[in-house]
Amino acid sequence: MTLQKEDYPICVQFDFEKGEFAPFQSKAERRVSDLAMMFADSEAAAALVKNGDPLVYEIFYYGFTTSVSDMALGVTRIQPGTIGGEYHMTKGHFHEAHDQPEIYFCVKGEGYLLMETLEGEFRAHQWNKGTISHIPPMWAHRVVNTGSEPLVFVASYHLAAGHIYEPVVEKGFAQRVIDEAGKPVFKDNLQRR
Ligand code: M6P
Ligand code: ZN
Repeated sequence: MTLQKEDYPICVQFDFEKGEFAPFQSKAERRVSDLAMMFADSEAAAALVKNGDPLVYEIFYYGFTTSVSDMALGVTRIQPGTIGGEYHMTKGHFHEAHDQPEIYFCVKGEGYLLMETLEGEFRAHQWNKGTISHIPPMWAHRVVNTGSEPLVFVASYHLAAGHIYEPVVEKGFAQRVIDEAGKPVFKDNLQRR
């Protein structure tokens, strides 16, 4: 096989202090206004949007695309905080392709990985620095930062996986993670239709 330019090995450098790597190909920011529909207390979210629309999390991406493969790297850094008592969390998504899993590796902070199937099977992994989770195909996944520091995790997946947000926007996850006197408590999601 004749190697193309993109078929040579490359590496990036992760900074454990900052919780980001360089170089990255693209970066996305999600603010309260991008996530308001995910939180139970829409008034608390609206008030925050008016008051500077704070950053909730950032994602740094690198697609290691070669002529025959599509491995991707994502690093997500979730700021600490709550919205109406509910801890900061990622939007959460299903993969479009039904045979695509993902690895999440918590490298900083503490929280939970929530996972749920379309049929309503629900699982949560408690995370601290060093936890590595395998998300099987067909499980939606969302990460919640319950700590007082940023939570950072590394994700590895194939670009062919694709992202689907609609079912999560529509129904949310079965459980919400709420701050009660500084401790995370799981509560049934009462907004479920
Ligand atoms: C990880 C990966 C990305 C994802 C990101 C944020 O880095 O799973 O594919 O985009 O987390 O999650 P979300 O897309 O749900 O906001
Ligand atoms: Zn995913």
